[in-house]
Amino acid sequence: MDKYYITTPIYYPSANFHIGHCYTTIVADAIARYKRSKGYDVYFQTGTDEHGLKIETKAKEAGVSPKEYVDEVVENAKDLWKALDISYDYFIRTTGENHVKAVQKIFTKLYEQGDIYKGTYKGLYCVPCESFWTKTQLVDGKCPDCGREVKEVEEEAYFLKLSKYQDRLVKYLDEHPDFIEPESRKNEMINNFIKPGLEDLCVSRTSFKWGIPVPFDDKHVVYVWLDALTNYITSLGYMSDDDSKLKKYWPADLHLVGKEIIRFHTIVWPIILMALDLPLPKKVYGHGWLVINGSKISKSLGNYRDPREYIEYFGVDAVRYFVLREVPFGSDGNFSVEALIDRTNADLANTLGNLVQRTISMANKYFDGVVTNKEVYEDIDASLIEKINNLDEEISKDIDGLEISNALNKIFEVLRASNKYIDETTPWVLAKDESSKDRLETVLYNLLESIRVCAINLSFAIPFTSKEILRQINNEKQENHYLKDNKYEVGIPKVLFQRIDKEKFLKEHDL
Ligand code: ME8
Repeated sequence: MDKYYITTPIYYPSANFHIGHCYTTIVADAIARYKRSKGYDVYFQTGTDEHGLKIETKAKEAGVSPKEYVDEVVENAKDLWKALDISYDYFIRTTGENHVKAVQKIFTKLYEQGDIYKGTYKGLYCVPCESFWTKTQLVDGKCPDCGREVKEVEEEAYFLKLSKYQDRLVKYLDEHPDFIEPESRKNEMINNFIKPGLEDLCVSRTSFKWGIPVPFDDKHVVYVWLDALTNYITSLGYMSDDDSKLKKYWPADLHLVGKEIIRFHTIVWPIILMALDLPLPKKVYGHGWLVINGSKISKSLGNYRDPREYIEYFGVDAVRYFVLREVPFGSDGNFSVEALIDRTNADLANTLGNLVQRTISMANKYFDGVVTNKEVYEDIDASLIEKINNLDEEISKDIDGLEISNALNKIFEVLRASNKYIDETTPWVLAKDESSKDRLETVLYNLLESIRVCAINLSFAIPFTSKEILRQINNEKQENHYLKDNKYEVGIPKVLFQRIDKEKFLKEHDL
């Protein structure tokens, strides 16, 4: 069985997660579900990146220990993933004992083989903020966070020799044109960061405590990005007694990340792996951001709501469908409750919900719910059946290219075609004429087959609804194409998505 290892970034539990974190996680979940449905042995990992100055500061402000602080956020995050039907196989926490031990061994190994060395860090330091800055990061020569004076400091620190691996990295990127996607981000990495020359990276800190101690020099803690990036292998048992999962799943097939952290994943991470003599992940995809009125939704801007509020009002699958369908993957996209309502109404309530409701109601009304194929075909049937039969292959191409929005659109094209098919075959007219009874049953049979196949194909994106549709049409056939000899005994239709009155909703809710 082929394996498929897919990861999300491990998010900072510095505050509760927002719809931006949900975005990456839902996309990863959809791909993981899709691959599982195609028979892959999938390992889908998410988690939290729990060390660093920011979390130490947040915990201090809250009057609790850093561990207590992150424990609470992590619990909240796991609850959110449950509410969003996220089917992760493993949740890694960087405060976990196995991870901490493995990071210490990695640091020591890199030091012993000369890829990490001790040097002097020269930089600009803001004392109250305990933060280092480069000249270009300063605002009017002052700390960009608090606006106070910064001072030049020198302190001893450990460095990772990025420069040593520069040529190997360039060669690798040349030989693996699909490693970084989308294409535009690859060019940005090569031209703006790699070609001008890589500087060695400072990988330890002495200015705060909340991190993994450098094992042979415990004044220092390991830089949070070195700690974080290695999560993708420590979770599989790298540097532990049992590395069977590493053997099975590494290299990762896809690291899904937001565009702002693609640099770490396509420069620092590959170099760490080269230094450890491990194969590189097959692909790093840097997607765009969800924005609100042009600004990135972010923890530091605080411009967001708890995603559970959207789930509560619109349902988990409306939220999942919206983020998967609305934004072409790779680009930025606007998130708004208005757009969420429009999408839910147009696609889920009108197109999908209506089709299921109308078809099941007619099956009940004209045939007491029992429908078989009477094979009284007419020309109009052929194009619908062809569309149903092409779906599997077309979607598979889209998903392999991470064009999830396109894949969903193709399913909805079949659903729209099915609604049109009802309007064109006019079952209510056929029902008036006893001699058209077999034709009427064939029409309803075709519709039920279309609904069944679409529901199967939708299961990666909106698993709850997909299951609910299959329950309502009461059919367990898994074949992902039109069957000639299926048999239906449908249940009672239940509204899948309530149409939302947008104006009224917005007036009544402060969302
Ligand atoms: O960067 N739109 O954690 P983080 C889309 N711990 N995606 C968004 C988003 C938005 N508005 N906001 C956040 C970190 N994301 C590190 C990662 S990995 C080894 C370490 C998503 O909590 C997106 O995937 O800041 C982004 O890359 C990630 O959350 C950043 O999460």
